[in-house]
Amino acid sequence: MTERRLLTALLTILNVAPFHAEAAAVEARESWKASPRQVEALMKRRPDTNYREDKVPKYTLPDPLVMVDGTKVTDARMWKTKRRPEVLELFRKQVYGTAPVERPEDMTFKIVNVDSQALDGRATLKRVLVTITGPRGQLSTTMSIFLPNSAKKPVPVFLLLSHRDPDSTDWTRKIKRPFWPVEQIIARGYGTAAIQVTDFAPDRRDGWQHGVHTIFDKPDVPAQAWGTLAAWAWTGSRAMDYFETDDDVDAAKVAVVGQSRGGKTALWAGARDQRFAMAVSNCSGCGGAALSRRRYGETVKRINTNFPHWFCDNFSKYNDAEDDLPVDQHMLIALMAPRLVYVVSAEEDLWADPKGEFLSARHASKVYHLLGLKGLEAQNMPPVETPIHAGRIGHHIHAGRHDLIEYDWQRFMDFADRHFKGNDLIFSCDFESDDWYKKFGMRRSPERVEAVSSDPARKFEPQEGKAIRIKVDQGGHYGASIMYRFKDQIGAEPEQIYFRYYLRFADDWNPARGGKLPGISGTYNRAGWGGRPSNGRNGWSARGQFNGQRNGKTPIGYYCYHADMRGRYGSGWIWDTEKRGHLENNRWYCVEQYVKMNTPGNNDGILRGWVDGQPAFEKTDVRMRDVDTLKIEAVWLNVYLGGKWTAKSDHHLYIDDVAIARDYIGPIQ
Ligand code: GTR
Repeated sequence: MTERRLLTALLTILNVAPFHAEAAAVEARESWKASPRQVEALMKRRPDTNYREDKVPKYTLPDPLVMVDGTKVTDARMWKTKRRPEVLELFRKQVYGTAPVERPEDMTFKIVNVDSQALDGRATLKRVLVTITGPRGQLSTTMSIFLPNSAKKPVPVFLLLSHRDPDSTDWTRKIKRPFWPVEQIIARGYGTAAIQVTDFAPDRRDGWQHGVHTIFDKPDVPAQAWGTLAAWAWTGSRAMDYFETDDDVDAAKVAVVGQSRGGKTALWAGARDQRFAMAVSNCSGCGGAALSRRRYGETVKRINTNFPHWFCDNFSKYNDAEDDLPVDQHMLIALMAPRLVYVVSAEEDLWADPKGEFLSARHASKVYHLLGLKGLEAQNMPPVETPIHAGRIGHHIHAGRHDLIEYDWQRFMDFADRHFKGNDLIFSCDFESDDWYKKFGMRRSPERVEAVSSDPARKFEPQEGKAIRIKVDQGGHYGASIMYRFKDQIGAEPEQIYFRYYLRFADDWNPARGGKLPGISGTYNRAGWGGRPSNGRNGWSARGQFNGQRNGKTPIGYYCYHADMRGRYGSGWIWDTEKRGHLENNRWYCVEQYVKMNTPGNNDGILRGWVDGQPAFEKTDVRMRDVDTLKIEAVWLNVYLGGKWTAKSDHHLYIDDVAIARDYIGPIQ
């Protein structure tokens, strides 16, 4: 057991979810504040720049969930299909500029050097020559990739977009800088790559007359043509093109990292290219993570004056006119949703506005919430060196100045451990092994349940390998009742849990009325099922249910025994968001549930549901219990036709890829 697992197990036993423990730790100590002495000194040195919190003007941020025409964004689908593209286009046109091409047609990757014994045998080094050819010329750069020899391939990779001198990313490792601590990254089982973005676009005021600009741009540069940061972000996407061809790299788990101007770039790279699973903004400040409207430290006017080549020309329209921007930088972070983002500030880096960076991450969280996920949940800024990692937006403030240091890298890897390596997974079962039932603590394979890899008579097609087939006999009710009991398996019962399974109704599935599906429970064999009503002290359950079949579709939902129920039977709550809860036969669906127990006596228990990663249900006022001895006892893979009615014919369904976790799981990528 690793230290972190041990801690998590301990916290579970104490019934403190790690998220709450973390939040409590963050709120308990005093929030970070700019040192008054530093503020005074800076105000003297740069009287034209504001470093005082009380001089931050009043501002109203644009709402990431309101379209330009005023329409409210009410669900995940609308975010993805309407608002996200709109926000992306606003950033293209008004801030970073539009790249004239995406993946160039003429691009080659040549592995010029492989050293399988790099770092004293601990890593494999690959040097990849990336060459692009456009209508007006050719450019190339050589990317360095280190992959841990001990890790299972493919491995997740941290891609550093480096704008610093080549010594900062020395692939011979004679020069070692904290900016790219390859040895430490390899030691933790991650791969890492560095690409010199200035090879494709030099960091110069006349930069648009060089590099990729000369190759692809038309000579008359429009106001929304790409600036240097956009050209760098585009370079990152070319590295991603390569990763997709390398079997040793897990291209679905690539984090794009940058420091300062590189951090602005990493955020834009992640926003525009959804292949990046995570974007890391280290001290990115103005034009990166910091809110422009706060006009604290570096401002839009200042950055456009000092670095006119970084953004598109339109951005200078907002010099001293930040309130006219149709976006602010929280919306840049929101473009990462539901993927991972990490925002780092430095204690002394007031030029980059640490508070503005924190607020940006917080306001971006609204979009994560719409998707049923946590973003950055802390209310107040944390103290220095107090990372926040529970949600999908990570954050910390490092001690000292504006830089990318080893402390930062270690925290990125902590965050990736937590979110890349299985979402704090407690249990998973893909039913591939013949004794899968032992994983659930059963001695024999249950009746009517069979692991199958083919079943053509019922039009079965596997997800991958085997699944279990559950049968309900003609004239019967009963399909399966497989329990994963937390106390038996991990020694403690949680207060909240995510449960995912894949469900496929077979060709013969045509229930006349309702019945039960897998779900989450705490019946303690006393109450909360089968006409044994809950009274808040005896038991509860939130099983899945189906509700007959109409036009070939089976509505699914929750069937819940709770303390506010009336009569002997539970409440049926059908999932209905945009009909996502209506399932067809002969198709796999990813069904996910989340239960959070209420505080005893209060109506604040939560039930959520997703189908294929889309939020399909939410109820936040459930009272499952009045006593804290009732908890989440089990995940209950229950299949039952009825109630009272019995099956008119044989019915089958399939279940696969069950997972139980402390964090949101999501469909298999
Ligand atoms: C500064 C610039 C910042 C920041 C930094 C850097 O001069 O004002 O926006 O990006 O450079 O890249 O280190």
